[in-house]
Amino acid sequence: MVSTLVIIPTYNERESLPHQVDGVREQAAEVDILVVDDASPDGTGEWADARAARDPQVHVLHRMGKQGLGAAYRAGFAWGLERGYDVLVEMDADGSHRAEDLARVLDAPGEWDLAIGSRWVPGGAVENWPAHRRLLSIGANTYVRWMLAIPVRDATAGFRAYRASALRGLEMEAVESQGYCFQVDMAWRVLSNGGTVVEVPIVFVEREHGTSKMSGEIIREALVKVTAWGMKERAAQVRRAFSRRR
Ligand SMILES: Nc1nc2c(ncn2[C@@H]2O[C@H](COP(=O)(O)OP(=O)(O)OP(=O)(O)O)[C@@H](O)[C@H]2O)c(=O)[nH]1
Ligand SMILES: [Mg+2]
Repeated sequence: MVSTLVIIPTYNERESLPHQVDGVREQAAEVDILVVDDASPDGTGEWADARAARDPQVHVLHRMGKQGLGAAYRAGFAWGLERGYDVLVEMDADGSHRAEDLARVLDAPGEWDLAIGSRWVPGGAVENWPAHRRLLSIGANTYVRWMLAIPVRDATAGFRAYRASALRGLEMEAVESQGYCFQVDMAWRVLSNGGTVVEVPIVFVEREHGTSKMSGEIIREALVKVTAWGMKERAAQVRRAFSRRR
């Protein structure tokens, strides 16, 4: 049987995390959960420890302080790969990623290395997002698709499953990106490595509790890096075209 680890990064999610953990345990009893907490001042880590003490399928990785989403996932992936899980899932704590969609992501059709729970494929949706958030996400994804020339509709999505073999093939230490950029970076690396990415529709629900960690800095990072990667890629294409001609 395939062993699956759902990694939930947390920073001040004391209100939301219990629902998320319960939801995953109810909807997918066979999967294990790893909470990666960055020393949340609101007691999220302590709650996770107490939960882990009474549920052998829940684990906690404590980190020294807030180091960003990318760093939390890199540590979570390393933890899961060391323990031999076959599939590693990324999932937010804030209720945006519904536990009832987990099975759909894990059962994504075909042979995949990365299955993305996508808001922007037919059947996908976003609940409770104002027009400007929709526009930002659709705009960012259109830019990424065009700039990096990748066939992914929702490359910034953070609800996704990786085949362990695909993660092992990547140089995880080289991934420096944090917020949305981390998601784009990882999808691009899987594709560049010859991996297969599929998207399945999910319903994304805006958080009801706690506060968003999204910031102007996270958007700026994604914009600057995606632009730089795209330009580098184009330059390489031009060089290849010229060297073929000679
Ligand atoms: N461990 C850790 N988790 C983080 C960090 N930043 C964000 N997270 C978690 O990552 C998940 C996504 O963060 P959110 O604040 O919901 O960001 P978002 O989903 O892009 O923004 P919203 O749509 O406004 O919710 C949540 O579970 C956060 O608690 C971090 O620096 N460290
Ligand atoms: Mg969120």
